[in-house]
Amino acid sequence: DQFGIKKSLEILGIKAENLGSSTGNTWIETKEESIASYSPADGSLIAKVQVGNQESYEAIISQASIAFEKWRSVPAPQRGEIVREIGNALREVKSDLGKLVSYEMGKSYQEGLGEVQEMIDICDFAVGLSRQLYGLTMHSERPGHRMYEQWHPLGIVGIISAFNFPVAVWSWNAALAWVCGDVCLWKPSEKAPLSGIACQKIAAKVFEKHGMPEGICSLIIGDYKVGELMSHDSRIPLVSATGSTRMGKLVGQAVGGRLGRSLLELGGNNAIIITENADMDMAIRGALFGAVGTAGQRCTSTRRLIIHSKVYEEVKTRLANAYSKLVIGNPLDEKNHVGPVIDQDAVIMYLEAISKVKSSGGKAVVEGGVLEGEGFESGCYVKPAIYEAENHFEIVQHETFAPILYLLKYNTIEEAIAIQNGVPQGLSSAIMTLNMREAEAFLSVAGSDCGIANVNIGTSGAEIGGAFGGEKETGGGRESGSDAWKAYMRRQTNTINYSSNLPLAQGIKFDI
Ligand code: UN1
Repeated sequence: DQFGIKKSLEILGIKAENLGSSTGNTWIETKEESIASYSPADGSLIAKVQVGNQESYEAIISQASIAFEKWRSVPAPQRGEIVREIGNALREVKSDLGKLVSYEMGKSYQEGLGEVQEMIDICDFAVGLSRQLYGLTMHSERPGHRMYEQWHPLGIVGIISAFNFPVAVWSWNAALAWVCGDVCLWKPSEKAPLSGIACQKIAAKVFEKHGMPEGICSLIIGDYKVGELMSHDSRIPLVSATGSTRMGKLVGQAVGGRLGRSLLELGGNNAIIITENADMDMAIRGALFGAVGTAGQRCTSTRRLIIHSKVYEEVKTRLANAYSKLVIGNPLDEKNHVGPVIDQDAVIMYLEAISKVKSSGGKAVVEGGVLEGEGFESGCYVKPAIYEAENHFEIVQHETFAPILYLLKYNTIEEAIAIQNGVPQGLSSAIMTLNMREAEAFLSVAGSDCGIANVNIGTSGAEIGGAFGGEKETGGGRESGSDAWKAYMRRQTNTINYSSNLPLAQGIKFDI
């Protein structure tokens, strides 16, 4: 245990066998079978978690409904104070939680720490928000009347999160939902359940310390079946789901079918346009981090480079050179740049994508492959790969959650933008240019159609202060900063008559 995993697990309260349904500090036994969480870093079993079932789900929902009645009446700034303390509790265990995330999910330790920092940051953001949550006032057309709007909490917010950001995405939703007065039920990815359990313990302790009832933060471990319970349940007014477009369509349809609300943050197919006017060092750096960071498993990972024909060969050569220096290995070892993908299924998808791009006519610039031998026993380590391709290839139109980068060529900026927009997804996009006309064209109404559009920054690494999400098959939801909090509340318009008349709107006469 050269990286001190055992000690971190102990500090985080993770045992060999864990229960997976909780209303806070109370854990519910279900006698269902357990999910075993294996590390993609070294293939070893970390711990087991019992899955939730219909009964534990019902117990959680009924406790959450009771808790909501109490929590919604706690003044928002006091709710913010509790979220502030959750942020502080995360500060205390930042290195342990970062390590667990890295070990269970496979991202580098530094990225694991970065993910926990995003959680701390969103808590700070939510604390400030807890004294805002502003509504507008407006002028009534009637004398002696006042009009304004206020925002009220929704109730139980269901959070379904993915393995790649196993803890941060929960916090983006939960920290906001809590200051808004909602209670949360979280279904973390069944591929990273221990990271979820660790967070649940941290938050539940803070709520308990403040004498808050069980049910404000709930957790249930399970697969799509638990997700189905949540999306069909009209007691959950909002389901926020992060993951594949396939999953998002199922959730969106089920929630839409009952006219509930969903907040969807789904697949991306993110591109960087590298123009002939790019700062080439920045372009290569941005592309490299975007494509190989988190082993290509961010929603915001760079999947396509759209390169001006004049600089195409230069980009290709420099990238191939940079890729040859990448060190692949155990993510906890800070000398490595790239860790494993999440599991063997991900390796299969990676290999399938490579064979598809080749059979469509793609050419390898940096050939992929699965690594074998010492240090790679888990079978989850793959080589970051680059292929020359065309945007219309079926596989290029598709999000493959792996470190595969496609190179595409263009001649005019209009063409580059058309290629960038010519995919079903619309999450993140970027242009590398020092030319103001190109940059502005990219950001204009006729430019990028994505939720995120960057200039001289790659596609990944969005800050929590902005609204995060995208268009088209990415699902349209916005999480995290800006006014994303509005999704977690219901708006109420109030008109108050303080005159002694009752003038009817639009001047209508109605004598009695
Ligand atoms: C995700 O992959 O689901 O922008 C989130 C980024 C991170 C978040 C990614 N801040 O890369």
